[in-house]
Amino acid sequence: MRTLFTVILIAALTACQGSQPQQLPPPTVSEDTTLGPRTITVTATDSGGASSTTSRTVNVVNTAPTVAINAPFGGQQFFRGVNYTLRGVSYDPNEPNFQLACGSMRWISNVAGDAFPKTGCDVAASFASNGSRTLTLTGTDSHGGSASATVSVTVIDPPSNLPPVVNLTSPQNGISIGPDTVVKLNGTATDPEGGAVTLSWDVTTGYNPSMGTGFQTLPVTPAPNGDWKPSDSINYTSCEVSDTLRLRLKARDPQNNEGFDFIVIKVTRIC
Ligand SMILES: [Ca+2]
Ligand SMILES: [Ca+2]
Repeated sequence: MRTLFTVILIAALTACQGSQPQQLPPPTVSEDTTLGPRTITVTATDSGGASSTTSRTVNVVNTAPTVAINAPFGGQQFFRGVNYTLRGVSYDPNEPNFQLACGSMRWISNVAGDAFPKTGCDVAASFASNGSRTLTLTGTDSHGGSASATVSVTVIDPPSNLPPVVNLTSPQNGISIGPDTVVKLNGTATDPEGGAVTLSWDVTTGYNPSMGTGFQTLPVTPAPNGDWKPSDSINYTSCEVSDTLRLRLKARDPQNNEGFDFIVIKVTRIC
């Protein structure tokens, strides 16, 4: 909104200058976060005391946020009693960093016995009863505008020997990077039966977060210090790139039961 006011004031000042342009100091604009109409008036006074005034009326409106669920994907199966991470993202042009505060992201379940609501961009959740349920993420901006996204998941009986519980901790879900941007891959995995875990990573291109499907799944081999960049795994043949990736950390226990956690990131390059 600061940008909006600045543009309008400069336009008004320009209009006042008439046929004899003069250098005016930039207007002092204080940030006003309230909504609604207001009239902005600029008055120019010359050295002889003659003055001229012009006004514009503007209406400051709020843009509603958008929210999306990056994990789980639609139809994902959860084992009863096991911890999983739900991950949401938002976009709002009026908010700092163009996103909602994670404290304004609220998750609920349509199953009354589930341990909800939960607040956060990434939240841990486990489910105590079998069956399908719809999870809803609602994000609310600082003016009360809101948006929701939903995903349906199914909770099933856990196997007698559980897969490792995986927690991908870096990079942050939802980030936007270039194909050659180096990020740190990090995460943990613990087998509930105490077995040794074997970790591996992969990346899926053209990923659709609501379907859980993508174009191609490729191996990821981070450097010993965890460094990795998308172009290490993906051969982008054109200069322009606009891709959505699922980056997944998998862990196998000694019985070959596999658990996983994943994030979704955007890869963009404008040429
Ligand atoms: Ca907004
Ligand atoms: Ca196990």
